[in-house]
Amino acid sequence: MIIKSSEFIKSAYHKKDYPSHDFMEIAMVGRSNVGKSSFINKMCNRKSLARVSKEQGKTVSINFYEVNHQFCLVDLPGYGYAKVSQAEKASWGKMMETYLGQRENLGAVILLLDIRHKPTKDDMVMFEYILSNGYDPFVVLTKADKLKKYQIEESVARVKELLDLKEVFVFSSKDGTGRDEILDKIEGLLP
Ligand SMILES: Nc1nc2c(ncn2[C@@H]2O[C@H](COP(=O)(O)OP(=O)(O)OP(=O)(O)O)[C@@H](O)[C@H]2O)c(=O)[nH]1
Ligand SMILES: [Mg+2]
Repeated sequence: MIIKSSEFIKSAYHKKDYPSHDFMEIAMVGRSNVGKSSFINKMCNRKSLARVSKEQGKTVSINFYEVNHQFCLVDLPGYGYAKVSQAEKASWGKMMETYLGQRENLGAVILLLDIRHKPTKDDMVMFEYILSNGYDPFVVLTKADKLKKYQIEESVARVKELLDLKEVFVFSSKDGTGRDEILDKIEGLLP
């Protein structure tokens, strides 16, 4: 699949603010700082379509990006960020639950994991939560540019075993590793 166009549609905190369209949505979930926004930028070949930051907790709302006038990539705020209050955690939980649990347009979920680290308890909980909502998440290991080839292979094997998966994608938003493969995967999911 070739990405010909991509545009930001809107940000939303509440269900009433989700865009009304018929596009299938594909959502990015993962820890804060794992590279969800960077993933969207690289997939769309855009430098700053989605906002990226070294600081955790950059994305705080649900952001919708229309791609090729055909489908929508959805950037979600990350979890596992220590410096947030209980109240913020609760509102994050509610926002995620409403989107992942109630959004009719949601057709697929991508779970992003940092290739350098063992999946955390939060990652496992999120994986199970996505499954329990009836989605079969596909896993993308980000920041592959930071590891050597043999380390990448070790990480892939570890994640496959831990999450009982046949397939995981290796990705780098820095050098584009995995982009074409993931685009093919996405294309196969579209109606
Ligand atoms: N080397 C390298 N750095 C990356 C990669 N992906 C993201 N980063 C860096 O990681 C940091 C976080 O990236 P973001 O895309 O903002 O992460 P996020 O998951 O959207 O974070 P939140 O919005 O806080 O949930 C930034 O400094 C990025 O430049 C990658 O593939 N390779
Ligand atoms: Mg982000």
